[in-house]
Amino acid sequence: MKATQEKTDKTAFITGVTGQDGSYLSEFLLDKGYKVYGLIRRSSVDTTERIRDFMHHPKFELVEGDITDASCMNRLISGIQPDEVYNLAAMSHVGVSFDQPITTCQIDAVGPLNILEAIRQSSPHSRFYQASTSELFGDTTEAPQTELTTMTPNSPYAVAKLYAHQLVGLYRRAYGIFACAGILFNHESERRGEAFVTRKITKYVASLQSWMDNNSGFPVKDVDVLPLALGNIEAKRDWSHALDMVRGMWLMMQTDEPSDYVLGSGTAHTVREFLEIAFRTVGLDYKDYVIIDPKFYRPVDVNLLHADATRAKEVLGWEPTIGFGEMIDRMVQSDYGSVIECRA
Ligand code: NAP
Ligand code: G4F
Repeated sequence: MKATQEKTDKTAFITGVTGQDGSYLSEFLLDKGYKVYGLIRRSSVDTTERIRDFMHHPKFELVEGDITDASCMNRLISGIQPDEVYNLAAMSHVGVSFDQPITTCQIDAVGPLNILEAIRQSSPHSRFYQASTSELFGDTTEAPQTELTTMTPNSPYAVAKLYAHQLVGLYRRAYGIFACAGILFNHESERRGEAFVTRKITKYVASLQSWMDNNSGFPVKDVDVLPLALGNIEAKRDWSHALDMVRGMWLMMQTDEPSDYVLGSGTAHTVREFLEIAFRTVGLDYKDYVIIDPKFYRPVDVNLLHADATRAKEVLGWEPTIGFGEMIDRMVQSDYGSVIECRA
């Protein structure tokens, strides 16, 4: 499918708009001429950091609500009558889901159900995108993973996401709703949340560069800087840049028939490899700074995620454009200047 350059007058409703993907998708759709309604949760602190550059765009409107509140979803979707609904809202941290399984279930499983019910009852013409995840594959021994690979979720997060993923197919079959799920492998960016392993590493590396900019020589762990404490660095992930992924989400919503697609780079790297490359960008060796802290281990982890995105390439014409090394460079460079207290 070819992306059209013409401006559209369509309307989109995006949940999770203050998150990494929601912010990029909003910009992508605004650029295409969409009117974008972005759902924001009430918060006692400002959560608009990622959307500041465009939140006053004439075609962007923030609406307050929470996807766990069915009546709120029904009121909003019924009132907006969006052409496209993108459900990106989630409790998205796999490790945290072991400590907060019920909250995770309410947001990641019941949340999408509330939205699908609102569409079914009040706006059945709306197309629906669900942010499914490669975590669904979990403990599978099959690799690389396609849309047909067995799903053996290995965390409360992934179990909740599997429920939502199955709902997408059900609402398609039972009610004829245009619903699709993007089974997205890990994607990162300059806007990635700081509790995910990639951003944790790039922020630390950037802080070492700041130290070197202000001092002579190299920082010494436990003397000049605190160590970087990580958990399982042997896990393999298939990392892409979030900008490529939001383009894929949109392409899925422009097809004639709704379906589910794997999106990923097709290359898997360990966290250790990510560390090696990130530290190399500032001329340092990660082994001099990293310690392993059992606190960051999960009760069970997912060892290998490796995408086979052939179907997305064939049907959608989707391919990633930003490679692993470029993504790491962009993240480290963007984190330069951010100050983290690393003096021991
Ligand atoms: P993210 O940065 O953690 O953003 C999550 C968003 O969800 C935030 O805007 C958050 O709002 C919002 N949210 C959480 N609970 C909510 C609720 N009850 N009601 C309304 N909004 C709520 O996540 P992301 O990396 O952009 O990921 C987007 C989606 O893709 C998520 O569903 C994630 O599970 C899925 N996914 C991500 C990846 C990845 O590698 N990034 C891969 C596969 C799938 P606050 O700002 O208020 O917290
Ligand atoms: O960066 P992570 O927390 O990402 P994870 O668990 O793969 O989940 C991300 O990708 C999923 C798609 O596959 C999304 F669905 C999900 O929402 C999220 O965006 O951890 C990556 C790996 C894991 O094996 C983890 O155990 O890094 C390991 N790790 C090692 N030390 C760490 C740390 N992870 C975190 N967050 N923090 C650490 O200190």
